[in-house]
Amino acid sequence: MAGANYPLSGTVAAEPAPIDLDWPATALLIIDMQRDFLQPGGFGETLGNDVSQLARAVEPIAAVLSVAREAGILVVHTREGHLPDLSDAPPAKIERGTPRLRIGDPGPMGRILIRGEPGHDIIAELTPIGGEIVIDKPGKGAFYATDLGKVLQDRGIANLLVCGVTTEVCVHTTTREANDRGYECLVVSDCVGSYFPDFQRIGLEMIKAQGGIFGWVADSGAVIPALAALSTPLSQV
Ligand code: C5J
Repeated sequence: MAGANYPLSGTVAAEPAPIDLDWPATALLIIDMQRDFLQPGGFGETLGNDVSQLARAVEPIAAVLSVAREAGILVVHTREGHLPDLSDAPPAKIERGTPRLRIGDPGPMGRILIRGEPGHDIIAELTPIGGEIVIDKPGKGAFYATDLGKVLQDRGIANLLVCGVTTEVCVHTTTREANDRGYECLVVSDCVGSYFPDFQRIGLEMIKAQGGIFGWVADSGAVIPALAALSTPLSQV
């Protein structure tokens, strides 16, 4: 890479301020775009949510993912879910609330939020391809009880483009965890989704408030051209 005449960094018009990203040190992190959260009959719906609210994030994520693949930056997908014997699911998580079906119960897409079940799969539009990393996580944060930190450290990643669901739960928790670990996080506003429009709006406000207390926010219309300017894939640089 040394001495290459390629633009290995780009500036994204973000809030609260533009951010310079060094592409070899940047990963796209796509959080929990699973059938269990986005489709009827899964964990999200059984909690009483209108899962159609998340659909609007799919197309923008697919567009960012496509450009990220062309650019050759690291792509990491996460999936929230538990072992079939529920040994990694705290009783407090299983027993909370009054869902129609609880974690581990049989549902129309298999057992709710259990690894290996159809509902645990990433939706077809965003299926990981070879070379992309999939992190299975038992919690809301992607760093908790996973090797995500090591994966990123081993690859020299310092910046994260964060997409996925839900804005105020797993996206927020992971962005906060990443921020505390020293990562610069850019949350892509139209590539994250919430069941609650107010939480979507306020969740994004919270990230970029106070000078960017957890990170930056920009939409895919700002991220894509910056990433696409990396016209030579990193693998060929
Ligand atoms: C939730 C998530 N909402 N991926 N998980 O339970 O945000």
